[in-house]
Amino acid sequence: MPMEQQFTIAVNQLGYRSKDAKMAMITGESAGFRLVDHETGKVVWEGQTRPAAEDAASGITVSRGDFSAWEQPGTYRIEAGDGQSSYPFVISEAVYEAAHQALLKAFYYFRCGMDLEEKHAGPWKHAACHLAPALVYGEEARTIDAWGGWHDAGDYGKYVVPGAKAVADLLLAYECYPQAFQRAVPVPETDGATPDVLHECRYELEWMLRMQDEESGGVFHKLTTLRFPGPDVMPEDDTAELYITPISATATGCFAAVMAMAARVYAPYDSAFAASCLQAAERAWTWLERHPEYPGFRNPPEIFTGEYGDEQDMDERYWAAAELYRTTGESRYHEAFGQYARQDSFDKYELGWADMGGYGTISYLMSAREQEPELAARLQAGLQQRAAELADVSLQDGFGISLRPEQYIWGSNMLVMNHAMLLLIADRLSGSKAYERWALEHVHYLFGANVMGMSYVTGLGSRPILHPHHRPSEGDGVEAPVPGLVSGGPNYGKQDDYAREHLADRAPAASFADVMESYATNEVTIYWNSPAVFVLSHFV
Ligand code: G3I
Ligand code: 9MR
Ligand code: ZN
Repeated sequence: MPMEQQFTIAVNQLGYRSKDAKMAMITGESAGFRLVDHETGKVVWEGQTRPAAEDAASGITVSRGDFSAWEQPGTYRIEAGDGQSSYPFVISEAVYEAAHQALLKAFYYFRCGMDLEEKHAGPWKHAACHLAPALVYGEEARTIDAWGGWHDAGDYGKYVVPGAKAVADLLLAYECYPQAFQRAVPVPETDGATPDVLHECRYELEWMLRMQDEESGGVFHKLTTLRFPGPDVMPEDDTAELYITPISATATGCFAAVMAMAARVYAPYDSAFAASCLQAAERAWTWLERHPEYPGFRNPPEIFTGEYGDEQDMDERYWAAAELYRTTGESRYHEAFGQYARQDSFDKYELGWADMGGYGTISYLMSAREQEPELAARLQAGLQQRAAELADVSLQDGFGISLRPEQYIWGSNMLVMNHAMLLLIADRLSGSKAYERWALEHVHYLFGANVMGMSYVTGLGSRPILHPHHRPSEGDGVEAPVPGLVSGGPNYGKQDDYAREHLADRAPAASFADVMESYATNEVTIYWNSPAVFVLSHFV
């Protein structure tokens, strides 16, 4: 059993909606379990656990207790054996609203280039940062004033590719679940007319527009200092020279895609902004056409910040073609999409920062434009098959999620939420509810039903992570970390010194430490938050 494990019965610490399936994950062999009213201490319901099973990913034996039958609102805990207990949790009609809001609010805290005022940021306020124009790496004296946007993560780099994934998830969430965004998460731009999630995304989109090369339409890969600043440096104190690195095909491809999406989503609210997004997308597409083959991005020799290297740019081009077709209806984009779709050298169902093909597939299948019937049928079948595979793995898994042991890699919580997103989208596109239940198991995992017994989101749940690798949380003098941040999660790769030293013999899903030093397990990023916003949008 992992040493840091602080529970013996894991539950979603946020709780369960009355009518949903509810499962307690009990460590070890266990016969019966009890549902206890947390206020009165009375046992309100008893059940038998399912036969205990060895869980390959977490390295423990898990007995599961199904208490779905109990629907009555209240605050409860689960008990088993003698002395085993879960954290208290609620059963209620509405459970995930505050978490949904906090996960979205996190993007405001990631903002670069403006004062985060107390009015919006509370104790996590700080002064404006990174306002100096950036030098274009490798050129004599050219600078670009690309202020704004979101910091990527616990570091202050700004990278186009992961930024595009984050915006895509949020815009998709808004397109699929507009009603989930009716409650305001006030941001400085709140005007009562435009949904706040669109204000938030626009802050990033406008930064991305500044990252497009005026001359060629290509998009610069990233904007960072040469090295990461110290682990507790506040953003406004990170004053080293900023550099913009060369254009990449991956950045240009996903830029074209996300700008085409924005052109569609913002059109009803601000047609001038929408038009400028479309024009930027078209210019990026022209660059892609002029550079059918382009070497993958590598950090220049003096730059040691995040690389987001990726040799395969066909998935980004495929996604760009899909969004441009969906937004404009022009047949040239449809043809290009079809051509990429016939290549089998890239994955068409992934939603990661490296493999973005899933966004292209989803866009094509959700589009109201005319489709090539055979192609649409093939993509739909592929998507449904992927969802079926994920549900299958979830069914076998001790904690009910779809990660195989070898998938607990750096940022495994992104895979957890990406898989849940794919399950929900598969349901949506087939008009069924076959996978919703499995998607919800992934939410339960994120908020505590995991072998660590921790909520992987700051500020949410009874035992949330407290020490994320996040420079502002370390440097701001406030005891609590910035709230609403999704940690990367277990990573069996042991890719930092802390993990190598302390987690060496841990099972994959237990390869996690809630310490600032472990950036390979406990950093936070915009693109680990964004799929979680999508998924919770379904359940609010
Ligand atoms: O794809 C392979 C997979 O095939 C293989 O089985 C597995 C085994 O380790 O590795 C997979 O690759 C991993 C890759 O992420 C997958 O996305 C690499 O090992 C792993 O090193 C790589 O980690 C990335 C990390 O940067 C290091 O480059 C993370 O995805 C990425 O999220 C992270 O991003 C950093 C930025 O560079 C800087 N800002 C913070 C951010 C989060 O830590
Ligand atoms: O703090 C950095 C974190 O934000 C990055 O995601 C991570 C991976 O590139 O690197 C961290 O910086 C570490 C560096 O790579 C190696 N020396 C220790 C740094 C942590 O303070
Ligand atoms: Zn900044």
